[in-house]
Amino acid sequence: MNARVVVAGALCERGRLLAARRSAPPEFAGRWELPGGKVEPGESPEGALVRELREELGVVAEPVERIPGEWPLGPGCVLQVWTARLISGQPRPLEDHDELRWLAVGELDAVDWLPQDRPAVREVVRRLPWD
Ligand code: 9L3
Ligand code: MG
Repeated sequence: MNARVVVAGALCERGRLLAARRSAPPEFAGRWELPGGKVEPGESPEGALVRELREELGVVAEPVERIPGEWPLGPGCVLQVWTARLISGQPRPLEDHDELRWLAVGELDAVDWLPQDRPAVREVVRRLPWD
């Protein structure tokens, strides 16, 4: 059986990475993540990412590149991450988040990431232009 895939987007602008603080469910509330969500049946991972970023942040964004690797999220679930480019709109916390922050590379350890997002963010940092 294939694992259920959760996709997340690494939006980077002017040397800063967008982090989102979850407001739900209660066990994740207050922890930070790369925004995204579950791939629905019949959807491509990239299509799911575009949909999730539109629903959660109110933006149109385009997947750019898959970050190599995937991170287990619990039984039968894995996290995959894409770098993504903002096409239009300013991200706002519309759904499942109560705060957004654009973090410079030196600030990435300042927020309490969900555990599975930490290794993913490390990979993102290795691959993005930070200046
Ligand atoms: N999750 C972990 N890191 C992330 C994302 C977007 C999601 N960057 C986990 C939290 C939930 C599950 O994946 O257990 C599904 O995410 P969502 O659909 O609730 O966003
Ligand atoms: Mg989500």
